[in-house]
Amino acid sequence: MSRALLIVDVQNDFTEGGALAVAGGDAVATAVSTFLAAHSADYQVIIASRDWHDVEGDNGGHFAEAPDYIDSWPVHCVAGTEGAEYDPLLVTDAVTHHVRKGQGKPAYSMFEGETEAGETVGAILTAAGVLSADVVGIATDHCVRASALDAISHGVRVRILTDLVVGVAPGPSEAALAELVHAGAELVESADA
Ligand code: VGL
Repeated sequence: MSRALLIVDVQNDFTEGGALAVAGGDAVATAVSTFLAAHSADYQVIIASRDWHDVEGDNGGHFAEAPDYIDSWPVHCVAGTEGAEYDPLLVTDAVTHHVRKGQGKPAYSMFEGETEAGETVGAILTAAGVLSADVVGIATDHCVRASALDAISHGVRVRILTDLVVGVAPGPSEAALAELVHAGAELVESADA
């Protein structure tokens, strides 16, 4: 059975010291690297996404000077900047596809992005015959949620590796995990994956 690992937005701006730092982001970056060192061979496809916003404009209202931290955010992950790079604690050697999303618009789901060659996540999963996907990364209540929901909509079995995700806010992150379970996802710890 072909299995994919989806690594959502483990980028400098979403980890400690970043423009939109999520507490625990560095720990997730390290834990994902440890997981990959042991398990990358279990996956036929490993897709990592990066939020990759335009420097000009507000990216469709995604950036705001007075952000509400729900639909608008401080400037983050501007294309080509250090903040948009993967956190160096994430070892990306095993990544088979790199996807960028959010050029000029909000794009919470990695399914809205594409590789440099123009492939979408959906097309990559279909081409590889992927039947199940494990989702890790940042942030549980935003981009992990949206990416996992789209993976379910694409028709693959989804597991969230709960110790390898971290959210912006505790309440909304709990709610996102519940929503994902209702949508058909399974919650498992990486040690049991
Ligand atoms: C994200 C807020 C704004 C995320 C991206 O990666 O979850 N959150 N943009």
